[in-house]
Amino acid sequence: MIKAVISGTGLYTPPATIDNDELVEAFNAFVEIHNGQHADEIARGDMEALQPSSSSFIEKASGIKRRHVIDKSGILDPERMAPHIPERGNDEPSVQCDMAVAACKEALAQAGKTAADVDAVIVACSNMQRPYPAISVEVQDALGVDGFAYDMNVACSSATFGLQAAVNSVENGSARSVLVVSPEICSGHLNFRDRDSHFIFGDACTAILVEREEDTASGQGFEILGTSLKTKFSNNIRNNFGFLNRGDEAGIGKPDKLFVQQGRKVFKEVSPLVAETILNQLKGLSLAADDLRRMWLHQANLNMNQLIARKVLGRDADTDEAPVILDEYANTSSAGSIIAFHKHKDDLKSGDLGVICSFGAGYSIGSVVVRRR
Ligand code: CO8
Repeated sequence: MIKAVISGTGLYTPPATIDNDELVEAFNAFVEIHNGQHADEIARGDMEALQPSSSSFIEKASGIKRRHVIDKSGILDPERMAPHIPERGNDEPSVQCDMAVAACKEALAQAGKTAADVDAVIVACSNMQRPYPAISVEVQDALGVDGFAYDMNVACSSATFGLQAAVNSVENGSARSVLVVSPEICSGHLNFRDRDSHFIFGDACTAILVEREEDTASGQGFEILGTSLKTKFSNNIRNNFGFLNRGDEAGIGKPDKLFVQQGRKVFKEVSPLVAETILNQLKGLSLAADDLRRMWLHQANLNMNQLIARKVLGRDADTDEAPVILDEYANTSSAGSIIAFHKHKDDLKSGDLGVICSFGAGYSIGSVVVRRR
């Protein structure tokens, strides 16, 4: 029987960063402009004045201190509040393709492989910058992979669901190795004028190389002991941007064409579901929570991760057991748990067990138990 292993990972981090103070300053400047422009309606009681944001709230409620973004100036311009990412010609690589290639190259180098060793590319992320041709086929071409490629989206769980698809392809023999790449440009679909969510997301791209065990050196990478996927429909995280928007002019400009969520409900409903999914998965693998050396959790909210770790372990987890990258990256959707894995996996010893677990819109949960070879 063919066994799949994770032999390499890669990360592309946009160089520009925005810290909470910078973001809040721009938001509050926008609020002043907005409230000034609507002073009469506000005075008449026909409109509510927008309230200022605060850095201390952001850090306390989420654990986020800063985020990396593709473009800083557009987001911080109170007259614009959106990244400035110029459209590229069809003969140029797309932005997501550039990010993906950078992350894939690092994953290949880490595994000691080249594009010639790869048969498939899955681009798995929350938003594709165009419907077609598939971004993955462009990435395949840019890397020089002879094989097949497809795009897939399960929001924050795209990378872990993509990982299962890659494992399936390798283990059923349809590919020798598969790159799963997640170019997340969350700043492109975040409403920077919304106080409740303007601080939540950042941009990054991760890549994972999944190969046949027999094609890797002994002791290299991570065995995949099992994947567990779960979905349960919810409207609490939603984005109605789509190709049918032009079919109804009344919808244009509504805030639901960007990310919207009921953050409290998400927190309350998803945390127990995630802990239950991990515990059931461990039970199915005849493992106990205490067997876990590390949990690479989805990086949306620090308090949420602490609660999940406590539910799984029955005690508080330290940052060595459940590493945090959201302070530096914010929520990068499906890239988050993979960034945590990429940055915090090399110190594990042979035989050490860990779980990569993503959760988010859908709801969707993807949990992958791995063992250091
Ligand atoms: N500054 C100051 N005060 C604020 C701010 C702000 N920026 N925002 C809200 N407040 C105020 C509120 O008005 C409220 O005031 P009051 O008590 O007077 O009503 C108070 O602070 C508390 O507000 P909340 O109840 O909203 O605050 P929470 O403590 O719940 O924290 C969080 C908000 C941080 C959003 C939290 O609920 C959270 O993180 N929940 C989990 C969310 C989560 O994990 N979501 C995952 C979604 S991501 C995903 O699945 C991917 C989707 C696809 C990618 C999309 C990319 C764009």
